[in-house]
Amino acid sequence: MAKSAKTRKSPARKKAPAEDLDFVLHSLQEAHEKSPKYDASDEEMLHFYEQMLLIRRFEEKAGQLYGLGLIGGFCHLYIGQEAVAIGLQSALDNDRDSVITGYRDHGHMLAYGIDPKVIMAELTGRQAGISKGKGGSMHMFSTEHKFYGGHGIVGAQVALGGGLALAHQYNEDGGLCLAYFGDGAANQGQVYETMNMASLWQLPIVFVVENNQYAMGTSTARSSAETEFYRRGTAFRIPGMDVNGMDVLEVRGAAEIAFRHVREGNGPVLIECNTYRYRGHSMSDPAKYRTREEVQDYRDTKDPIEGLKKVLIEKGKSEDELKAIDKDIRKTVSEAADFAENSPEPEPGELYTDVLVGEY
Ligand SMILES: Cc1ncc(C[n+]2csc(CCOP(=O)(O)OP(=O)(O)O)c2C)c(N)n1
Ligand SMILES: [Mg+2]
Repeated sequence: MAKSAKTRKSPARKKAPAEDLDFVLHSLQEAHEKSPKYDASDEEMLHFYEQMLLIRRFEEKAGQLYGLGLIGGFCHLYIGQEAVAIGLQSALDNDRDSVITGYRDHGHMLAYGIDPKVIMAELTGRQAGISKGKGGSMHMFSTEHKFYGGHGIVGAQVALGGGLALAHQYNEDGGLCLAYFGDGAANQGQVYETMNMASLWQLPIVFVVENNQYAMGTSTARSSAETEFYRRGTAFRIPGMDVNGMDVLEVRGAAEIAFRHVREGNGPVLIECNTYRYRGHSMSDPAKYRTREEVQDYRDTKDPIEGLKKVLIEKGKSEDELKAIDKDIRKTVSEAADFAENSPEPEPGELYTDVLVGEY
């Protein structure tokens, strides 16, 4: 039988003097500002580079396959935002922690190191896909990896993430839930209902706003009274962190601080990763709501992959070595596309599996 809220072992918020709570509200941001970048080893840095580049090349290929009609339905690309998923997910404990996100989810799946073939097969609706070809771009899922989607209803994943965090606490498994959502989703009511309960029950959850500056065609300035999203947890006494989401070392540095805080039983943290999507909202977006110059400026001056490339070169990697990595990744992605194209579609009988079918 489920435990009632009263008998749950976890403590309700520990009573502390107001000054202490105010200190906690700002202390994570202060710690982050003091030492914003993760001190990565050369090996880790190269790994982050390879993972971000894999997402970039994979997404470019997905865009092409969409153009060829091989991907049906919606398809939202993650190009520009690579540092967010890699910086955060590289800090997870994959044996315990869970992740949930919206529909812009290919990068989060690739960040687990899952074979790109399985993800491309899902995009193209093939049996070999991670959701047996029945989820497509927006509904990737892997219970094996504790990745709970892939959700098309804006903001809904946040409340579900609250549930995942409650399960971590209830089962005392030591895990935390990483719940991603967009700047647009941040204006949904259920986000704040979840924040309230998560803070009240001190649930192990890290809320992440991937602020890519737009919700479909609407800029944050046009949609949001408070565009500094990391402040949005303050009313619920959830500490916020303002993070440069175009710098993988900064994102990872913030993850270290936030995850430690949550794992120590202090309740939720809200991280805002400031980032940018280079492509339209989805493949059918002509992106008339912003200028070409704006996009170009991000590509030229803030690109997460180019930024890390510079650091790697300073550390002694040669252009040739990095080119060879790119070549290998392009090959992996091409093979994933070939695999997907040549894989069979699900059997019609699959229509009746993995769904709730009642008998009437
Ligand atoms: C409840 C709900 N309302 C509206 C939509 C339509 N919709 C799909 S994506 C989107 C914009 C969300 O933007 P954001 O949260 O910033 O995420 P991003 O696409 O930028 O990653 C909207 C309004 C939806 N899918 N669900
Ligand atoms: Mg957005």
